[in-house]
Formats: sequence, structure tokens, C-alpha cells
Amino acid sequence: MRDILLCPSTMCIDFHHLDEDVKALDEANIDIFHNDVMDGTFVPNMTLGLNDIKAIRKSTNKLMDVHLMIENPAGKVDWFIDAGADIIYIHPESERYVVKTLAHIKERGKMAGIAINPDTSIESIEEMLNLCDYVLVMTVNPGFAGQKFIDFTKSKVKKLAALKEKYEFKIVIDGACSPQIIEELSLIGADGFVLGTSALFGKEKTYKEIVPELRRLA
Ligand code: S6P
Ligand code: MG
Repeated sequence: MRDILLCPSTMCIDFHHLDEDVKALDEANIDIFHNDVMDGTFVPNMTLGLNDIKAIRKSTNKLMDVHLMIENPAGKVDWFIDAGADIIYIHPESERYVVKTLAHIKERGKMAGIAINPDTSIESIEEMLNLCDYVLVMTVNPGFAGQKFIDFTKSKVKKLAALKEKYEFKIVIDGACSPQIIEELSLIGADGFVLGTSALFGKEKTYKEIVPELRRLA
């Protein structure tokens, strides 16, 4: 069994009982809370904001990432670091000076990651891997939970897996991570999975029952 990172997507929580659910996920032994931030421009949706991130931070001491799906995130990463994020993902498609922003995140003592859309080739981001602790591979077009897995993105995971040793980063998969996808992609080098409606939320079973079942798939 390989160790995998299980990262529940907080936009899939019913915010009527946010504190209760974050604590239940924490107790179910998940690894990283995945927080989706959207601006309605880079992606056609809006989800969490700074107040939500701060509220989640108060409910858990686990690692928290923020996945910034916003135009020009450079000037805004500090807001999310100050709100309690440990890992910040930016999209190279959204930013002119990606390397400068990644370096800034690391200078602030946090972990940096890039999130890549299905449109983005691995070749176009290879040099940036020098500054990445994580790479988030989007296996759907970003914006919404509950979408269909885009099959050709698997080849990006394979290409990235071949670069992991050289640059020392972890690969996390975001979008339609079903139990079957977790099993398949962990075999080809994925280190972690964002969990949404495909594997964790809206199910009959409790988080405490589902999380160990997912770990056994890897
Ligand atoms: C959407 C966002 C993701 C989703 C997650 C939902 O663009 O970045 O993090 O919240 O993919 O999971 P699922 O299983 O419903 O697709
Ligand atoms: Mg995400």
C-alpha cells in the first residue's frame, strides 16, 4: 500500500454545518483541506472567500491549501497566507510572472504549487517545477464540482511522474477523483487526490468509513 494524500474539497461541504463537517473530516484523518477560490472571470463560478478560509482555519489544525482560480493572483496571495493557508496553488494561465509569485509564496515560508488546466502542456511549465512543492493536475475544466473526468489528462500525470525525482514535487489530482481513478492514477505516480462528489460527499457512509476505504485503493 502506498501512502496517498486525501484532500477534501471544502466547496462540497454544506456550509450550514461547516464547523461540524470540518471537524468530522479532521477526525476521519484526511491530510489536507482543499479550498477553491474563484473570481467569476478566470472560471465561470464563485465559491469560497477569505472569511470562509479563516473560518475553516479556526476549525482545524490540519494543512490547508488554497487553489486560486483568479486572474492575476500575484497581489492577493498574501491575503490567503494571512488567512491561514499552508499551500497556495496558482494557475500559470492566470499570471504573467508565475515564477516571481511562486518565489514570493516560498519567501513567506509557505509551500507553493501550480495548478494546470487540461489546456496546459507539461513542457510549458517544466522550468517552474524548480519552485513547486506540489503540482495540481486539473482533470476537469476548473469551476465546478460533479463534472466528468477528462481522459487525456492521464498522459500529463505520466509525464509529470517522470519529472518528480528531478524537481522533488508531489502530484495532486483535482477533478472527478472517483475510487477507480484513485486506484488507477496512484499506480502511475499521483501522490494525492482532491475529494469531492465523486468519492466523498453526498454518500450514505460517514467520512470515517470512506477515508480508510479510499486509502486501501492505493
Ligand atoms: C473545481 C475545483 C475542484 C472541485 C473538485 C470536486 O474546479 O477546483 O477542487 O471542488 O474537483 O470534486 P468532484 O469529485 O465533485 O469533481
Ligand atoms: Mg480545486
